This record gives sequence, structure tokens and C-alpha cells, in this order.
Amino acid sequence: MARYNAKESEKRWQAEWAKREAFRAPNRSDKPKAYILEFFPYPSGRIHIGHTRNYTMGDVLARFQRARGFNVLHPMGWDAFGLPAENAARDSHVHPRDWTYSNIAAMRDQLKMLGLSIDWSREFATCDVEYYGRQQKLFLDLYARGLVYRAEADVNWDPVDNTVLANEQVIDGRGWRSGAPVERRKLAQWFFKITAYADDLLTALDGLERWPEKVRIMQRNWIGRSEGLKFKFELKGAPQAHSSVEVFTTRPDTLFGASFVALSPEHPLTAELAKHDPHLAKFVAECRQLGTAEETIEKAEKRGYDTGLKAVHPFDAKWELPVYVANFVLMAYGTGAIFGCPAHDQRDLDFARKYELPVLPVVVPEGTDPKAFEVGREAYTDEGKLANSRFLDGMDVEHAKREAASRIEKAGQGRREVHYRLRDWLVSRQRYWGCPIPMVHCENCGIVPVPESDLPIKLPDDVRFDVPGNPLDHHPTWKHTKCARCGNANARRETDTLDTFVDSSWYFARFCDNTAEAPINPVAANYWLPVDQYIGGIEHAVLHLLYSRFFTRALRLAGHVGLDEPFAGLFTQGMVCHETYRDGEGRWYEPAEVDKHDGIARRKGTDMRLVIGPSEKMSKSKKNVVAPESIVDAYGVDTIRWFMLSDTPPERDIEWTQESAEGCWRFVQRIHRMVTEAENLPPPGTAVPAELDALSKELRHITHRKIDDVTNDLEQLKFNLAVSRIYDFTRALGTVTGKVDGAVHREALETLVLLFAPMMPHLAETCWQTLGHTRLVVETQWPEADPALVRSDTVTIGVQVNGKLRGTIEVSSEAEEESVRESALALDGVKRALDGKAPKRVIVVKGRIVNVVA
Ligand code: ANZ
Ligand code: ZN
Repeated sequence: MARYNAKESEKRWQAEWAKREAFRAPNRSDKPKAYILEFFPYPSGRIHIGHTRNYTMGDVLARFQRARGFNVLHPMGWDAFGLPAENAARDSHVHPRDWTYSNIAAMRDQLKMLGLSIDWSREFATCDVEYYGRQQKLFLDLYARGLVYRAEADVNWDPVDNTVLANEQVIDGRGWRSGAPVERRKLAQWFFKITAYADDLLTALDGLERWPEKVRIMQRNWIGRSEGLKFKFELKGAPQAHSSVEVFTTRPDTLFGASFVALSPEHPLTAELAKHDPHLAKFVAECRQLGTAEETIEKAEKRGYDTGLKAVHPFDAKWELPVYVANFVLMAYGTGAIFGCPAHDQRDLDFARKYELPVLPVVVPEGTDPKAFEVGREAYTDEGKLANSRFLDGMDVEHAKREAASRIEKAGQGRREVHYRLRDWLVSRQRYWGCPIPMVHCENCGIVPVPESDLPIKLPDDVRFDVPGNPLDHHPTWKHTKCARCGNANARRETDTLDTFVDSSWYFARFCDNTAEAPINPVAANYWLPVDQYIGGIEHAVLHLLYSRFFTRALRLAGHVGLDEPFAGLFTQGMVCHETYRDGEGRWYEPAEVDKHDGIARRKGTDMRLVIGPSEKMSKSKKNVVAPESIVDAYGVDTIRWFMLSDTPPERDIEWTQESAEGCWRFVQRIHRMVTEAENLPPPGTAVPAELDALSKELRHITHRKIDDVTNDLEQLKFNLAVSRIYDFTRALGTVTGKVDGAVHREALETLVLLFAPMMPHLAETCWQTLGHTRLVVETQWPEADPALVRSDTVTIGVQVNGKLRGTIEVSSEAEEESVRESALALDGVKRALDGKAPKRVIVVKGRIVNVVA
């Protein structure tokens, strides 16, 4: 019996699919449409095995939906602008364009090797001038609609990448790419007015029912809507133009617990005071080193500077509060000034303890005596009743908020307001390898948009990377141009390029028609959008996914698309992990460079011992990556695909191990053997006889239940469950040869092949052919379950080993405990988990579950 030659078969079927254009998606069809998309990759070099997980998931869905009669769009492209290309240029003297396109070529081959059912005719890279030139047109359209502006602002400056960053791109106070601590600088920059949609972006989250709740929560928090009160404190001792200061609070109920007022270091009053106070000026300069990201400021030690000014309490003219400048007050939020109530706000409490300010509780838990209630190291932020608060005493928090706010409004000292944490999106970058912003600066006219007829503004090729700063700015001629408005020959092109997150904010719309003259073909976009299932990593929960939601709204305003929400369904897959290996000097080693025996790792071919680190997300920096080629050479791509879907729920992290991959490979072989060795099958299309023996009837039941189950599993993206059903089905089929009706046997085998086809498409084609078919699986419909056969007196029960689901078994609802136990232990998944050892205990919960304790 010939073993299954995965490598040969995979090559052959891939060529066959390409020849038949099996995955080409027409823009017009009678079928219902399904748009399935994985986050498009950044062409950083080569993919490793960790990257294959989300492509596999997307591909399973695409193949599944195609078989179910959908017109499926499953495209691929490249998020190809960005700094790594410039760094490569600086370090290895290769042009960013060459570096990028050669990476794309390599990665395209790799993705093709994975057998993904992609419509390659729609491929593009965001660095293609055909793409970024059209993006410039979109930029001009948004500018004309008032959604783009240039302003001087405090920005995050990344001193390593030499560019500004958006707030979303500062993680723990460091640049998201460089990891360098960011600084605060005042610069004129380009912004997208995402805040114009703050409320809409927030409320529309409720309608995104097929998004993970955690992503919606993260976006909700990022947008950060607050209802509060803006009001004035009269100031004593302040310079003339500053007789009062405005603050924003969400807790006007706590006003009688106020013990200080604080200004942002960037507040105009601070600047005024600092002119005559060098100590304050020095304090402000120190605060600047913190950057503008809120998270960083939140975590930094609270520090303040007493200005000596006094603020008058709005409810008591005789009550004066000290006025500080404090590092935790952001200029860009609210009014850039606050009043502090230490008993009920942790930051204020930390601050008050440090500067020995009073801490007076004004909200106490229901039923507590205010005199006995004390605040220690932790602020009290829960519900309660007002106390120590004169006319507010005894009210609950909501009531007291309303009462305090009304009094202030009536007195004309302030107004209720809604504030958002969300800031406008800073999109300009001082880098070369990005989309040039199509604007011109003219000394007569100011900012002048490039006329559309002059688009695209192409990047120059002859640039230098050996001098720090923006290569476009250094270029001897590129930026010199004529003003389109007044003809001034000394106008200057904008040398900033767009944040690459702009590139990824509309690529999904371009895929709908990548040949259109317009940036987006509205007919095609209206047909295909929204993306029905989007798959990618949770790290983009706020960045890419929020920007795209905004950009789609902006595009709608400019008449390019007809919808607001680009992604109807979102799935965030878990990471692929691997342990790490390090030598005594801290150098990392790839798994391929390591020999591991009995838990001891040595560098291959030497006896140098390596330290084994915990399993972590695969990453180039720690070298815990596995090249897909090495696995494909040994076992074929279907083995990788099967591995990526097996055992663990898709939203959780998995660990790549050679042993499990070998297990998958054995399963591939086993299926192939089973299909090849099946004897006495009647020809394809033979009807199942009406009268059947008991065993044949039972097999039909199993077959149709499997169709039903796998269909449901895949609809819900429960790939691991689908996999365990197929293991189970295979096991059931393994025992019937020669004992059941031939037509029933054929029906079961064909069903098995069609059910695993989305996951192991190459193996499926080979088996399908072996079973005597001339059409391909990719041209064959998904099997349909007969409802009468789905209903049966068997039950499917899960089998867990140490609490982790390893498979399911199909048993009669009457089955004896002993036989259930036996079937459970016979599962491949269970055997693998037990690794040859006997189980400690097997607990059978009749009709429900089997728990194996290893
Ligand atoms: C007094 C107070 C008392 C506050 C209390 C809170 C609790 P959210 O809900 O996030 O919108 N705040 C206002 N502007 C600020 C700024 N520019 N920088 C730093 N903090 C600022 O937070 C609103 C609350 O954050 C406001 O309510 C204010 O402190 C503070 F028991 O006012 B509160
Ligand atoms: Zn001009």
C-alpha cells in the first residue's frame, strides 16, 4: 500500500485549482455573497508557522461557505508601507521598495504553499502607486469635507524612529515599534477628525453583535464618554487675564470634599506663571518628558507644584483651596484643570497624601456613621450616601450630582457637558516609506491641496537614508513645486507621509474591485461589504479596528461607500506559542537549531546545554519560530492546517510541538489508508437501499449527525469541535469495513471527505479521486443532513483529560458505563494526552461527559 505523498499531491491540486480558477470571485452572481478576510500581512520577510493559524481559519470558512453555495470573496494583499523597510535601507543599503517587493514575493510563495483558497487576481500592495495614489484622492475628499486639518499640537515624539506617533501607538509610554520612551513636542501636524464620530462610534458598538465582547469593551473605554460638569473657580492672586479657572468634573457631588485645584503643566495659566517662576518652569520641563499618552501619565508617580494661588469654593466664598500644577492633569482632556477630592479618587488621594492635604469623606456606604468612616490608602469610589456636605447630606450619589450641577448652572458658574477621551487621529509621519500627503505650502496662500489632476504624487526613488531625519525633506528637488492657486514657484510640498494605519483603513474596500479607476467602486463595494467574517489578532482591538470604523464613516460622507460598519463579524484568534532556547550568553536559538531529549536541550551537533524558557508567542526576536517549509517537506501542508485547528478553541493560545504535528500526520495517513483500502464500494451515485441491517442503519445515523454537527461547529467557528467530530467519525468508520451495506459505506466515506475538506483540502481531493469522482471537491456541494437521520437515540458526549476537551464520542443513550469508558479511552486525542500511561481515574457522567484523570 502506497503511503500518501502529501508533497506531491499538494503541488498537484494547487496547480489544478489555479488552472480552473476555482477561487475567483465574480462581482456579479445569483448566489448569496460571503466576504471572508484575514488581517492582511505586513511583508516583514518570511512567515513562520505561527502566522498560518489565522490564514487557515479564514480559509476553512471560505471553503466551507463556497461549498454551501455562497459567492465567496477571499482576497489577499500587503500592508506594505512602514518603517522596517527604511531601517533595512539604512542598515543593509537596500532600497525600501526592493526590500518590500522581494519580501512580498517570498511571502506570496509561502501563502500559496499553504493551499489557501484566495482570489489572487485581486492582490495589491499598499505601496503600489495605484493604491496610494488613490488614497491621496481620498485624503483630498476628506479634506474637502472638513475631516482633515493641520494643527499645532503636543505630540508624542519617538526619538528612535524620528517621527511622531498617535496616542494609540504609545504603549506603556513607549513607541509601539521602537520601544523607546516617547517625548512630548509641540509640532504642526495633520489630523483626522475622528472625534466628530465619537458618539456614533460608541453607540454603534452595541450593534456589532458578532464582535467579541472584550473588543467592544476596549473600544468603549478608549472612546471614554463621560457626562460631567464644567464650571469656574474664582482665583485669588492670579495674573490679570486669569481671574478664574475652568475645571471639568464627573463628580460634582463630591465638591464639599475638595481639597485642592490642579492645572495641567500645559495649561495657559501655568505657562503665564512659569514666566516669572523658574522653579515652576523647571517642573513643567520635567513633566514634558512623560509624553502625552494617558496610560503613562496614569502610571507615573503623582507630582505637583504649589503655585501659591487660591481658588474660591463655588458653594462657599470663604473657603479657599490651594492651586497646584500637577503632572497627572492632561491638557487635552476636559479643560486641562481639575478640583481634587482625595477621599473619592485614587490619583487625588495619592497626591493629597504626598502633599499632606485634607482627606474628607463625603460619600459613605449606606448605613455607616460618617464620623466612623475613614479613608486610608484606598479611595472610596462606590455608591453611598452624601455626608459632610451641607445641603447634599443624605442624598445618593446620582441625586447629589444632579443637585450640585443644577445649583452651579443656576448661579451661572458652569454647564453640564459630555466629554470624550478619544482624541483626533494624528496621521502625519516624518518618514519616507509611506503615502505622501497631497498638500502644498505656499507663502501667499497657506495650505493648498494638490489638484486631483496632479495625482498621484509619487515617492521619489533617489533618497538617502544615511542622514537622520525625514528623507523626503532632505531630497534636493522633490519638495520644490509650484503653487496651484497663485502660481508661486517657491511653494513647498508637504514632506510628511501618512500613518500606515490609514493604508489599512480602506484596503478591504479596494479588494471589492482592485481595477477600478476610482479608489472604490461603489457598486462592487455595496455588493461585497461589509466583510462578513474578519479574522485577526486582538492587538488591533483599538488601533486598526477603530480607525477602519471611522474611515468607513468618512468614506460614506464623501460618497465612496454606502455603509458605516466595515466588519459585520470579527474573530480574534489565539497565538501560536513555542518554548524558547538560550545559551549562557543570552543568545537565542531557533527550535531547528536545538536537540531536545528528556527535557534537556542542546545546541544541535554540540553538547552545549541551552536554557529552556517558557512557551511564548512565536516571535523573530526570541527566535522561537518554526519555518513552515520544514514541516511541509516532512508532512505536508494539510498536517499544519489540521494542527492549527485541533484540540484548542481557536480564541485561545496553542503551543506548537513536533509530537502533536506528528500525530496529525499519522491521522492524515490513516484517513488515506482507510479510503484507499475500502473494498467492494458500489460506483459513485449508488442509492442507499430502503431496507438496511441494524449496523448499516446505525452508520447512516452517525453520518448524518456528523454532517449536522460539523456544519454547526463551522458556522460558529468552533474548529476544534469539528476536528474532534471528524476523529470520532473516522474511528466509527474504521470498524465497519465488510460489515455494512456498500452504498452506506460509500456515503459515510464520501461524507467524511467532504467534511474535512475545508481543513485538509489536498488530502480531500486525493481521497475524492480515489473514491472514483472526476469533479473536484472544490466544485462539490457541502453534504446535507437528512433531519430524520439526525434524530436518533445516540448522544454525543465530550471526553476530557484533566479538564481539557480531547474529543467526543457517539454512544447509545442506553450504553453501559463500561462501553462508554472504553470508547472514550480509544479516542486518539485521549491516547495522545495520556501518552501511553494508564489513566488514574475515569469518571463517566451518563449521557453527559467523560472525565479522564491522568
Ligand atoms: C472631581 C472628582 C472627584 C473627580 C472624585 C473624580 C472623582 P472620566 O470619568 O475619565 O471622564 N479629570 C478631569 N479632567 C482631567 C484632566 N484633564 N486630566 C486628568 N484628570 C482629569 O474622568 C473625569 C474625572 O477625571 C473628573 O472628575 C476629574 O476628577 C478628572 F471623587 O473631578 B473628577
Ligand atoms: Zn499660492
